[in-house]
Amino acid sequence: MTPLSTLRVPTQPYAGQRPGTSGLRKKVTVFQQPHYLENFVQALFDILPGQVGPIAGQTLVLGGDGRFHNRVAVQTILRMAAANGFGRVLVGQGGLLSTPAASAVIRKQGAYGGIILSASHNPGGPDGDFGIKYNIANGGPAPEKITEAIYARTREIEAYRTLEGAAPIDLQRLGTQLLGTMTVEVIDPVADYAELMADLFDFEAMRAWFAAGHRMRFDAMSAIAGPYAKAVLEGRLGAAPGTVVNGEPLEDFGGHHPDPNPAHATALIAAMAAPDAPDFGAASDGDADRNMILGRDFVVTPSDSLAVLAAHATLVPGYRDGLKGIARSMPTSCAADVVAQSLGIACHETPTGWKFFGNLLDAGLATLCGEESYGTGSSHVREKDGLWAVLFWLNLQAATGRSVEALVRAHWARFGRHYYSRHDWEGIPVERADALMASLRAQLPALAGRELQGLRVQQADDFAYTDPVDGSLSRQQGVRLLCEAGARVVFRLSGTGTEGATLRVYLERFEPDPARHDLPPQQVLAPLVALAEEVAQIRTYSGMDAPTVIT
Ligand code: G16
Repeated sequence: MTPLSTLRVPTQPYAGQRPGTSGLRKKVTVFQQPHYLENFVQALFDILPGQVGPIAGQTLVLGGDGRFHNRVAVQTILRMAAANGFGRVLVGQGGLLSTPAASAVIRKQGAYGGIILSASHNPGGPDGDFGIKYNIANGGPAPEKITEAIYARTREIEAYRTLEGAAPIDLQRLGTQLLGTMTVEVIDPVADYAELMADLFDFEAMRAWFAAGHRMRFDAMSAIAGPYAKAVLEGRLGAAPGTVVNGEPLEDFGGHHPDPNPAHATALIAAMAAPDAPDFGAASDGDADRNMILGRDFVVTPSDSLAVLAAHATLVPGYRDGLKGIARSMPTSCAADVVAQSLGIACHETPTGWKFFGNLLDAGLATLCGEESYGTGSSHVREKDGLWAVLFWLNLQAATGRSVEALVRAHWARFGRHYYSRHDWEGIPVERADALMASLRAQLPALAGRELQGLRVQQADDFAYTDPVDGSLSRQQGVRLLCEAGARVVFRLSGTGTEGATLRVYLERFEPDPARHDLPPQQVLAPLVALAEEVAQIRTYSGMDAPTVIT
């Protein structure tokens, strides 16, 4: 075996990717180019000693969501980890680990860090997307100073280390194998995670809920949540076999878009609207960090979900002592803020992206976190966690005896309803999307105080965030038009797409009057949609007539 390879790296992994993304996400075909993945991985291993500390002899966690190219990438990374001096790699059986489970394993095993292979909710398969990201010892995505250092290093790197000719590791065989002098431990991908869930939730009450005849449908969308949901829901909680549907992880997610939202989880929404619908419906995404919650013929918005969980947290054993604070991404509705206020705790407003929650959780400033993009989580790991959110809702139903719909309606009656929707305009040519945002930013000084579409704009700005823990400043995180009576429109460009640019328009309107809690959200939000169009000229810039996805 040759421990050092000095092959030149011909590609620039981050080329074309918007800054701020916590990892590298590209088409599979891009990742299949010679030395492309190696460039990123060696850049990572090169900068870690300076950013974090020596890697010699350290333990790394490795696994992915099982999408096409996962196994090939796992073997490549194992050889490189060995050649770069890691002492041990814990890899999920079959190369699998959901994103929240990887975070749980990193924390529980006290690992140096971990590499997660996933393009999250993006489609998979030979023509789909692939991704890689690095998580630090707290179990959370690497902060920007690390991702920026990786990026800088990928541009100058000329060689990488690998164990050339090493035989592949048998990823199915649990237990220890040697790669050079490095130990590879193939671990059960579910065990540590399932134990953590049992510590947090009242499994006995949830078992009783199922035993009383309640039914549930969990759509794993042919992605990595399947094995976790089966082990916990059907295995430990006694849910009927078949509760978990699409539970086998497939390399191409069965050709579907594994994103749990009203646009892509249509089969689940239909099943929950059928006459024989079960009591509780849920779905999660490609790497199992997102969640969607449904009652019978009733879809819960992620912003409401965070608020309901926060309001009832003390009913769950893991949160019985109360919350230290709540954190939500800026475009997420203000429903959680109202709960935080009533609890007398802080609600932190961060830029979009889970990585911004890490410092707040580490510093004990927040316990629950959430994003409007179907991400919810807590201090138990440092990623959002799909199955955790589902179990939280299950625990609440078991503890209160109330249905999902009853819980949400009671919440609105007490705190008011935050009507909410997100309109995505996908595949806009990048220059045009940039021009749209530039035009919006240029208009900001003139917008405050104006009345548009019958709504007075009270504040117009470009969201900036100063991290309360490390003082770092993140600018240009979304253009906000804050209107009277808790109405607002937010514009930002996605950082995670792999084709063209995606404009996200977030719409929110507060309604305190319970007599007005049953209106169609798009109707309530129509004036804000018109306001957004008037100010941003989306149709003109995008050349499209309507958003491609509405959630
Ligand atoms: C989208 C969502 C964000 C989320 C991010 C990463 O980002 O809007 O809220 O944090 O995906 O999600 P995941 O970890 O599931 O890939 P963007 O920049 O496309 O809006």
